[in-house]
Amino acid sequence: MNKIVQQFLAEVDQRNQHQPEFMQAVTEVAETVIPYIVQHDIYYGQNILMRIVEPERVVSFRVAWIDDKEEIQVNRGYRIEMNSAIGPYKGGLRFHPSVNLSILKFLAFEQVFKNSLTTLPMGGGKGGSDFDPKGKTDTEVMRFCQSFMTELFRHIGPNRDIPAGDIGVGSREIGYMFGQYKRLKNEFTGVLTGKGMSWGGSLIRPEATGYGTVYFAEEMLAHQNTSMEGKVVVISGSGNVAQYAAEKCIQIKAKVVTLSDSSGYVYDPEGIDEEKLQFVMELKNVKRQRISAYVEKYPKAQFHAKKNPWEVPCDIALPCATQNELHETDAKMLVKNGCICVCEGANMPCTPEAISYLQNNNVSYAPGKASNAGGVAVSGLEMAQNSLRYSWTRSEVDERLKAIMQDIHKSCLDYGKEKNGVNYVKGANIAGFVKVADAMLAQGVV
Ligand code: NDP
Ligand code: 2IT
Repeated sequence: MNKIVQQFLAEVDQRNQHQPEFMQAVTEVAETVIPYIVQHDIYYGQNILMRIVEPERVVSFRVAWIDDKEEIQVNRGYRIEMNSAIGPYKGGLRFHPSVNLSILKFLAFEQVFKNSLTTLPMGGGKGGSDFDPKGKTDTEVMRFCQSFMTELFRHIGPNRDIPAGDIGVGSREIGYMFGQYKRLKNEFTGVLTGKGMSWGGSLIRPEATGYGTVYFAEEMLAHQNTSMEGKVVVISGSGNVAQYAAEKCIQIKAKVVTLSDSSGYVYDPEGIDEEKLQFVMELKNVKRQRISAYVEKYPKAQFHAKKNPWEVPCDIALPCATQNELHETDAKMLVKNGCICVCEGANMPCTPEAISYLQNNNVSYAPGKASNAGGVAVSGLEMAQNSLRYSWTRSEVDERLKAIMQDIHKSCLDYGKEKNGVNYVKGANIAGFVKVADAMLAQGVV
């Protein structure tokens, strides 16, 4: 078996050189899905995984724009249209200086499995730019978004490819891009998700990824006959996902003690309550400042510069910032401190070595493609509401989100139950694969 996996990976590597993040994501899937393919005649011999790792289409384009000093800036834009077997391409846009083909291909690849797990009819895609919104004025961000959409618009559409937010792309950026798309096409359609409430957005979409991650963690804990109540939770990041993961934890009476950004983390031993979280939301979403300002307002908290929060003792860890932010040394620290559950809000935040260590030390571990699928799931619900030209209430959307997260957890159990516990990686990969592979087989060699 190992030999088949190695041969497969060598061939993919040959075709995708210098794409470490993409190979990392493919390796995890190959190791769990190839043994399943070999045991199932309908998939074996169809080269199905090789077809899934090859994007259907990759678009790369120049984004030129003029900054406030009237200087001409040039960025690179991308859209990876990975797989449309079960629906139109769907996935976020990331604006961050680190964005490159490898990172977007890993994200697009994971999105295919994630979207399949949601049970909604969405294929997988991802895009973005190496543009850094940090330190830019609103008008600079607007000019960039307009230039970006002036090229992207010809590749997307409400039945073709429906982008959304991700790192560096929130409601402000979605608004500017939607305005430009509408102007270019002269059509008001649900081409983007994460829209504002007065122009086609869905209630609960801003909260969905963070809430969904916590709903998934609740399922993991219930499976171990315990709950989130009273548990100490360490969260990384302080953006969209981290904020609403924290909010849901607070609502269900878990104690959140950290948040972070790329400059370091804050540790509040008394716990971050609703009022403190409101301060963080204002700080991050309106003032767009650094998390260190938290300790100026709440002096009993500590700021640890250039460190991540995994050294803080906790029961539950929710990595909600970025890929490869939790390493093996961090996993060892978490285990040593008694952590029982690591549930990913971000995409691929744990390194492969960290995952192995957690799994081998009886920590219940869920990969982002299962546990953070609530964001894209509610994007799917936003698309459904746009098609209906109708809006569901907050509680209707929240209930659907919760049901979807419970369903994903059940799929992970169906395909990932092992003698000594649940392998959520295996469960998510196989469950996500089966639906996409069946659709691809039915649609022929395309
Ligand atoms: P935001 O831009 O709102 O927040 C990102 C947060 O992560 C910020 O606190 C940011 O700090 C931190 N961060 C980003 N890059 C790094 C880095 N290289 N090192 C350390 N910290 C970093 O993004 P989101 O909250 O939307 O996304 C967070 C994660 O969740 C990503 O992995 C994303 O792919 C994933 N995700 C998002 C979904 C969504 O609906 N938004 C859905 C599913 C997954 P700083 O401000 O200093 O950069
Ligand atoms: O990684 C993700 O799932 C997202 N950034 C959300 C994608 C979406 O289309 O809502």
